[in-house]
Amino acid sequence: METALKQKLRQKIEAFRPRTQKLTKELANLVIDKVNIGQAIGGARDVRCLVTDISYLDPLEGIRFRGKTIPETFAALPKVPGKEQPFVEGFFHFLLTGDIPTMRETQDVVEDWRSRSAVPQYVFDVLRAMPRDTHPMTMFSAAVLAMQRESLFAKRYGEGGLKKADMWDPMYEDAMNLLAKLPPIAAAIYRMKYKGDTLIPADAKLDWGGNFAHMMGVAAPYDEVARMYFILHSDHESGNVSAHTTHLVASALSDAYYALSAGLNGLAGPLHGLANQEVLGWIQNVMKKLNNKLPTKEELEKFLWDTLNAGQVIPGYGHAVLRKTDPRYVAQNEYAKKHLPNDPLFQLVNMIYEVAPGVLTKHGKTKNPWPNVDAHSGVIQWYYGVREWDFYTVLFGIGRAMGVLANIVWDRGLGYAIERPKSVTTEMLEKWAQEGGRKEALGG
Ligand code: HAX
Repeated sequence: METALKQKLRQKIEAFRPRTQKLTKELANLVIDKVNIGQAIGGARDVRCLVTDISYLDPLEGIRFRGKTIPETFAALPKVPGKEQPFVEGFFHFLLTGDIPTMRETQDVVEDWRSRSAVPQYVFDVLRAMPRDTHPMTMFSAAVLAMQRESLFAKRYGEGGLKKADMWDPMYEDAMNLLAKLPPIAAAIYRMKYKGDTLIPADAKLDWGGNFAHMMGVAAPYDEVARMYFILHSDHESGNVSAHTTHLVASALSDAYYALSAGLNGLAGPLHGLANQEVLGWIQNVMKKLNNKLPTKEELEKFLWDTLNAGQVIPGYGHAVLRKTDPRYVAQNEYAKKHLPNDPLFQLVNMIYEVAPGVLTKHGKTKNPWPNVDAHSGVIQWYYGVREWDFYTVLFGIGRAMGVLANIVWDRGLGYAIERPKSVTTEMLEKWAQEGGRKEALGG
């Protein structure tokens, strides 16, 4: 029997299709952007060529999930009984459908994910076969990829007869199966790598976030941190490396396992998700050089300049789209103010916030001197005892999986095409530059 969530999604997809069909059939030639040489060479920055309705990133306001700001989202979602944070399961219902779920609808997802959460033994065997100094992101991505044989999408496609209009269905099943398994896999990687391979079995009474904290072996209120963290890191519209990669790979009708594993590989880069690990490393380095004392503002300013003068970036600062402090940073800062106000690393993070934007502005390169999500996240993990900072991007990856998987389900629902932008040669660019711009591109 189809779950209520799947039925709702089916209705939503069917109701939405005419809008996409009208745009692609009748209005396809309407120009919504132009591309210049800087954008072609410079990472397609700001080029409007992706469509998603799951989240939107305004440069000054930050992310909105399905039209809601972060505080509005947290306020609206059903809370875990006795806790301050919402159910992550309810948030996923919201991302996928655009509707804030009732408690009943939320519980349905809790039970659905629980029923899908058993991880095949061969995944642990694959992970155990890897050298113990393998980066946890490599292990996480490999575990997801290893499970590709479970893909219902690949199976149905391979059997033949899977119609384009039905493709979202097995994609949804794969997404749900994957999401249910990510927390036990991530916690197993953590326990294998850093806790002598002592895995903690799931507790069937707990929700997704609570169970993750339990399987990590970290006491409350880490469950609350997990819930908050997964929601905050879930989605950041479609152009970021992890979201775009997942979408791109899935556009070839590769299944969710292939696509998510690829997206995680992008998240593992230091300019993207790995920045949260880099931030902690940078902060620890500052503290170490000062024998674990907090720096003065002058000392901190010097550390920041030393980093920039060595040709490195200040991790956790700057953004490709945002032009103000990331509201995901603000949400974590508010949590920390309430729960760990006297923590020295938290104080240092606040001090960096006072000094770094001025230094970066003086340095004059970055378009955005303000902090992004990664400037804060590691410090909260550290406080609760998760101090193995090379694990932090895995936490990001669990959250990000919700956004990218919701997106590829909708991609198939709306029949988005295989992605294939056009490339040109440097010689062409030089020639067009000499001609004063490409005539065709300018409509000449
Ligand atoms: N420190 C030093 N220099 C920086 C900088 C920073 N934090 N942020 C940007 N710059 C530099 C860029 O390296 C670039 O220099 P070059 O011209 O020499 O190449 C210049 O400023 C212009 O860059 P930009 O247009 O402002 O930024 P981009 O869109 O090119 O890059 C990045 C955006 C997030 C990659 C960039 O700001 C950065 O490297 N930040 C540090 C790493 C980081 O925090 N990454 C996480 C971002 C959020 C995220 O995706 N999380 O997963």
